[in-house]
Amino acid sequence: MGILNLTPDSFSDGGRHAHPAAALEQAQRLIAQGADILDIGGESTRPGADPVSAEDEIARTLPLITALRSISDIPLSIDTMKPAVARAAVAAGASLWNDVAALRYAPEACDVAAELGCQVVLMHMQGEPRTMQAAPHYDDVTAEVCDFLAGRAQAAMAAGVAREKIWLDPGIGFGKTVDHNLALLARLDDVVALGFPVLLGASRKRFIAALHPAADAPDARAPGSIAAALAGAQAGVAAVRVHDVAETVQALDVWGAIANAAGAAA
Ligand code: HH2
Repeated sequence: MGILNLTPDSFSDGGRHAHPAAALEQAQRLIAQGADILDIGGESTRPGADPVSAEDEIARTLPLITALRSISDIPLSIDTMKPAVARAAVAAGASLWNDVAALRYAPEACDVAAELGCQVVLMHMQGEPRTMQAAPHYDDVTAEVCDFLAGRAQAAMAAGVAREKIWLDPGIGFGKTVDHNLALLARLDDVVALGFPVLLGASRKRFIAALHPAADAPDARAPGSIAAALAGAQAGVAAVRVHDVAETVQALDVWGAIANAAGAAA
């Protein structure tokens, strides 16, 4: 899943694709590099980010969804917490609602997801974007994230979302310390064992710089991001959400070939 943020303030690519022509060019580049899904976002969820209105999010994202829909049939994902934005994106041709709030942002979110009939990513977050990194706390981060995700999947299904439309995401960096992120990355197979496709989003996140201070600039974090993506592949995640598509596809191709050869030799 290639990331395309149409925001002025995203932590790694903010402001770079604000012009519609630049956004379309970047989308085509990610497709050529091997992305299987594009995740389009109009609101930054980085710690401390300011909220954006649904109207602004729609104005930022819809032109690209519409333009892409006329030139490519690649599945498009809308990265939003707001039902109104998901509704507009699905009407324009998006097929996946990527919700970092796991359908908790608005009371009608589960019903809207059921009505739209699209796929939906339910992501774990402790707290809310503005304050989530203030003092994250867990007794057992993996168990608590798994309990939360199983509960949100149940809530979505109770509202009428089909089981096969649901994806889960442990929410790396969302209300988590470096140690919490590492514990989750080490136990991704517990999330996979919940029985839904899992999306992993570790790309260019801050914990990489904490482990390797020379990677302070987000666009210097591709190698660390790939290490996390491979940990995800090893655990059986269904997709990785990444900025560096070409590099990640190459790493996954080689990792996959080695995994196949190991299977054939066994
Ligand atoms: N991370 C970000 C945004 N959306 N969605 C899912 N499902 N999983 C994630 O880990 C995830 C996500 C944050 O990264 P980014 O989009 O690069 O930055 P920003 O939120 O500042 O736009």
